[in-house]
Amino acid sequence: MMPTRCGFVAVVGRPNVGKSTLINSIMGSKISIVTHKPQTTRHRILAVHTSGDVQAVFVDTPGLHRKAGKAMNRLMNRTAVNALADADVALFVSDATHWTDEDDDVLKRLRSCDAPVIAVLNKIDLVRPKEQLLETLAAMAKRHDFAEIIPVSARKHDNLDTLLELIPGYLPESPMLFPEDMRTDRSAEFHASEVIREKLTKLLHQELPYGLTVQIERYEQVDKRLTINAIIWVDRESQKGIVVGKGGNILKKVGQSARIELSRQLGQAVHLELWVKVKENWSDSEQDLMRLGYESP
Ligand SMILES: Nc1nc2c(ncn2[C@@H]2O[C@H](COP(=O)(O)OP(=O)(O)OP(=O)(O)O)[C@@H](O)[C@H]2O)c(=O)[nH]1
Ligand SMILES: [Mg+2]
Repeated sequence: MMPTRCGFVAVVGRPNVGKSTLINSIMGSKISIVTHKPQTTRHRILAVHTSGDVQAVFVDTPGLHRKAGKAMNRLMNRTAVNALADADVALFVSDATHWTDEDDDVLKRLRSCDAPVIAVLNKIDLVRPKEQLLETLAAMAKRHDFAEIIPVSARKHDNLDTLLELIPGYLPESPMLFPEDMRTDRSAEFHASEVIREKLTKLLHQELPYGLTVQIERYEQVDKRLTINAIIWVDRESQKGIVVGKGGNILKKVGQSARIELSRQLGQAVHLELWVKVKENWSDSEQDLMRLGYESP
């Protein structure tokens, strides 16, 4: 019998380059939330991809970023860096349309990483003219001694098979660490809180999404319905009214789209109730962060 292979594939990069989209696209389902705004992912989230004798454990991480003034931002950066320590191979994701100083910062971190690094040039569907991609690939090769450089479009599922075929070669012979039918280490409750946060992030403007977090208070099967009660914690009293919206319209929209998505994913009716509460400056308090489910890496 062939020995099995299993290992950790850390997916790192600056915010908004498409790390979570890449993982969802590879998995064929939504494991991690995605928005058009940077700093969407706040946690280390495992996506377990088992195929034949190979189990690749993808590790979604928060985007490494510069303006890390608050305790939560520091925790996010720490979470991403720590994922590299356990990695058998790292996927360094960048945006093929442009390179930034934050990409340089991530690359510096990768220089002290022992694992081989595969550069994933994402969003190639946006590159114009197409020939530009050749230059971008050449520039990338000069930046670091990458094990491979793979251009992809996570959104269009372009060239992901090439990437997926390479990965087993970087994983050690090992028994599988997770059951074959397991898809993620995160609970259904956690996923529900994330889906609600995704809808809030998409609907609210500017800095507001950064000051809120979602806590599930009740997650319970009642008759044929799943009942979910969640608290949206905001940083300041002044944010409360904005999140609720005029006549509750924002909260209503968020609740509706989260409920539709969750009931589709779970294949059952969902009853969702949302409350907005204030916890002054929670995102800069280590204690509040811990209480609200932001575990230290
Ligand atoms: N056109 C295009 N857009 C993409 C592609 N991949 C991701 N995006 C978009 O880029 C934005 C950010 O995607 P995410 O997957 O949330 O990025 P991320 O790197 O996980 O971001 P953080 O969690 O904030 O670090 C979203 O609007 C995605 O739809 C791609 O291949 N092509
Ligand atoms: Mg993400």
